[in-house]
Amino acid sequence: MKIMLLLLPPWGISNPHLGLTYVASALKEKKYQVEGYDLNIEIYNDLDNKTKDKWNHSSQRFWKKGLLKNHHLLIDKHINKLVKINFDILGMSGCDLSLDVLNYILPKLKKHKPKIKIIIGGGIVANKKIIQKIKKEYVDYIILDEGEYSILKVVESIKSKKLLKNSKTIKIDKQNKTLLVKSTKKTNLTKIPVPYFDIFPINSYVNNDLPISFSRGCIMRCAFCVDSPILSPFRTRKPQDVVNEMYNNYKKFNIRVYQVTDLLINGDIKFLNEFCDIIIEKKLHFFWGGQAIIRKEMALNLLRKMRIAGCTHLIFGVESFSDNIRSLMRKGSTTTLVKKVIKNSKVAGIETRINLVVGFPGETKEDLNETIKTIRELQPYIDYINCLNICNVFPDTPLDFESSKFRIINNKDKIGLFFKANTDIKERIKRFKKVYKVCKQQNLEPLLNNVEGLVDIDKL
Ligand code: B12
Ligand code: SF4
Repeated sequence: MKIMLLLLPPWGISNPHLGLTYVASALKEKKYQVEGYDLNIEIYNDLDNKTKDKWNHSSQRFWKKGLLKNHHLLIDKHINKLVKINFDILGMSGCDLSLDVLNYILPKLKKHKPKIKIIIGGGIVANKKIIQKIKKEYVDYIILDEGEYSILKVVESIKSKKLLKNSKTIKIDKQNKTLLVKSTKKTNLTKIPVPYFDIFPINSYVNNDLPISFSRGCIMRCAFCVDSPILSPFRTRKPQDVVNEMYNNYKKFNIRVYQVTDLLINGDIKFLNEFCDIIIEKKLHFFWGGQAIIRKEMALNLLRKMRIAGCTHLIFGVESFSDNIRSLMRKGSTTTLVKKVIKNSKVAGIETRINLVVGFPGETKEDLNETIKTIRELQPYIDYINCLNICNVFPDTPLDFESSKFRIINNKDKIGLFFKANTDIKERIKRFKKVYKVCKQQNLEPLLNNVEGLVDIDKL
């Protein structure tokens, strides 16, 4: 039984997709033959420099409409290449922006290879509305959550030709003939094999680094967050396993730099301490960084230790410098502590990046001014503003199911950017522009934002 794992565009181009390499390692451990096709990086590497630049700047509009419209010939070229490869099962991953490409290639794949079984997993199937839009007449299975356990169950069922049934660990739903598979068994991170990067062309990516995971889930439940409940419960790997993975990848691929893809790298301080201790004691030279929360344990001595162990940068989800808003957001820390941790990180020699959100329900002009004042005050200690967003209400978050608590008006625009609370979108755009201009004046122009089509950034 041969399984092909394909990554749909658009996705990051820095390094290989971690989720698929975990799925690959689960299959490989059970001795299945597994191969990969990174359609995303293949297409990216075929583009001219101008289009590559667009890709790098995360233009949602380009991805949503332009990718298929302008580059379907390139997609065809790769699909023709793919169908010449021999495999029995095709597993695909992507994000919601991949929907059009997925629907475009599905009929072509089934036309050329009518016998293959098609499985879809990852972010693209995290949203019920997107699942509805997938051309399911071509899809055999949709795996709704972590893939390590479910993929084995599905492949076993295909191999044995025994219908996959509901069990203690697998829950099945049906949409037409497509089986929606959800496992009740959360992946045990201390038992699974390390990601199998060999399925992807490591040298084709833009950065000479690899993604790595210390943990899954998050210890917080911020009011706007979609990811924390989905990836719950919070689990960590063994520190020694992570160091071994880094070391083995270094030996195999000569790579020393790691992007930690976790929702937070400091959810378990004991893990962090032990991980750093091993690296320091063994005198290993690796470089790593990722997202972190503000917590009192992030004291100067731990930050210094992290720096010595190779931590190069931390991305803090600050969102707001107003205590009132941070408390409404359920961030679990005060602005005083935020300032302290950011300053200490910088003093320890770690590059600091922050994310900000404007227009959270309940945000007053005073709250906004608090944020603006603190951006100016902390300027010497902030290296980048990674992301400045207007508050977006995602389904199934506290902002959605407790909307009346947040005084969000319950109408058809309740979800998304256009909700009405104490501010409307017009006011939020005004506030966004104000903060953006201050960031720019402070030499901290945000790298990412979510206002495409709403604000002309070049004019700010
Ligand atoms: C790290 C990360 C990135 C990194 C990727 C690093 C890498 N090399 O893999 C980067 C920075 C590149 C990235 C980019 C984007 N990301 Co991102 N990212 C994440 C994040 C925080 C963690 C993903 C991760 O590595 N998890 C750990 C691995 C092990 O888990 P996994 O990928 O989910 O895979 C598991 C399962 O999903 C499943 N699975 C996945 N694929 C498949 C396929 C099959 C066949 C099977 C059976 C199972 C399966 O099994 C895997 C193992 O258990 C998630 C947040 C989250 N909720 O997960 C968002 C997330 C995946 N990203 C998202 C988005 C939207 C994007 C962007 C499109 C954002 C943007 N607008 O710019 C871009 C993509 C384009 C670009 N500019 O690069 C969304 C996807 C939403 C959706 N519904 O599609 C998420 C969920 C965040 C969010 N809530 O909005 N991202
Ligand atoms: S800390 Fe980040 S990942 Fe955790 S709940 Fe808050 S926003 Fe979500």
